[in-house]
Amino acid sequence: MRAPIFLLLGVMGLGAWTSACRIAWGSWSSCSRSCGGGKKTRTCDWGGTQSESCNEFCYNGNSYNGGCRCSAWRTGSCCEGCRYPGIAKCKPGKYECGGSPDGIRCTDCYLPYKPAGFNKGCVRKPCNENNGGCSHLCTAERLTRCTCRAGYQLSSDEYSCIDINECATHNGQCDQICTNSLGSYSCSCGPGFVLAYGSRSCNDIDECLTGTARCGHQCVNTNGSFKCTCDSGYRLNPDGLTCDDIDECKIGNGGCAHVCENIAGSYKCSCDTGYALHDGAHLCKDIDECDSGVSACSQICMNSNGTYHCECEAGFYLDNDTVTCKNINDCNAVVCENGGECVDGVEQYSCECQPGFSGKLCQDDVNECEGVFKAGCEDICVNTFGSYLCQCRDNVTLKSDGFSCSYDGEREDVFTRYSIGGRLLPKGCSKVAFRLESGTESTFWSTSD
Ligand SMILES: [Ca+2]
Ligand SMILES: [Ca+2]
Ligand SMILES: [Ca+2]
Ligand SMILES: [Ca+2]
Repeated sequence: MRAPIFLLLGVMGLGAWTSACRIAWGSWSSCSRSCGGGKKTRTCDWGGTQSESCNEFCYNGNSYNGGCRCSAWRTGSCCEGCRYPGIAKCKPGKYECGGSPDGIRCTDCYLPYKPAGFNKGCVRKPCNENNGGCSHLCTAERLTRCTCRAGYQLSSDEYSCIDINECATHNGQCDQICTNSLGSYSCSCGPGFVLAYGSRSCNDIDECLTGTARCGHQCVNTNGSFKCTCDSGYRLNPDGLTCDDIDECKIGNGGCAHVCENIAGSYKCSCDTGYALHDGAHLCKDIDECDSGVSACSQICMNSNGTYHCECEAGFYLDNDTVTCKNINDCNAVVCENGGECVDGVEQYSCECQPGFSGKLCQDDVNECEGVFKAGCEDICVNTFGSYLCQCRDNVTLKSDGFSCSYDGEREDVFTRYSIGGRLLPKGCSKVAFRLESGTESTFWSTSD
């Protein structure tokens, strides 16, 4: 439309201005725009002006229609610039326009892609080219794609491989400690455990068996550890291993009533002198020295707490040895008369009188002449103080035996027969017992004479 009008006007103008321009037209000015449609002018010598369109074209094959209509990748008033309309997998700014016909291409694609040329965007690298851009493995079956070695998974970038954190899922099936590593992971166990066959579960270490535990006394294995215990009478030290004896005596004297003696692993009670342990070996009970036979008391033993003492029966006194009772000499204040001898008894005494005397103190004369035997005198018996004597009534001379008289027809009297002195005749006895001294024994004889 515009061109015919322009042409018509030009012809008309030319004709009109030709007639009006008396001398000549000046030369055309340069075009106001180098592309995309400009104006050029020229002036007549008398001042008239004439203008025309010029440079009505666009670059890079784009058409001009009253202005430049640029392709998608071209920009600028003349489509001279390159514009990025977006190419998949293309790095920012890495593109250029050109080619024939004009197009746009990416000059640097993201892995695993490569530039495919003008108007073709980015395409996957083949596996035989730089491993297809894959970090690990490239497979080319129906489609080229990257895969990863075990323990890795493909990143969202489609080529790089990132480690799988196996520990994030069920702790990697580890019993205790899961440690992730590049391409793998491992299980481990805490102190006191050892990794079992299969490398996942943890087994307790029996420190008592392996000798790791250095218990002073007993070792008790526990899950994941061990503990030491001590024999009775010992306590575990703060080190948890060694045992020290408990000094039981430090607390309440060990419960001992009297003396507590600490010994290794135990203690023992003992008692003060005169006491003995009883009932669980803690209490002290008085020793009954009298009952147990410890005492040497000759007579009476008196027990008391912790001790004892001896006493004596009436008539005895305790000797300086504190055990022996001695007879009190009842003869001390006694004087037996007439040559008698005091014989000490228990709480009593007796006087052993000389022949012819009697009475408690031998103070009395014995009347030997009493009784039928008249002291053995054949005829007359004369009592004297302390003795007696025989006489004969007709004053016949007493025989030399002191008893018989010189009658005719001498007879044997009982005293001569038994060869004893006949001075101790009891009164009124028809049968008489004689005590005969024969050594230390006494023998009793009787006679019916
Ligand atoms: Ca891993
Ligand atoms: Ca253990
Ligand atoms: Ca002890
Ligand atoms: Ca006692």
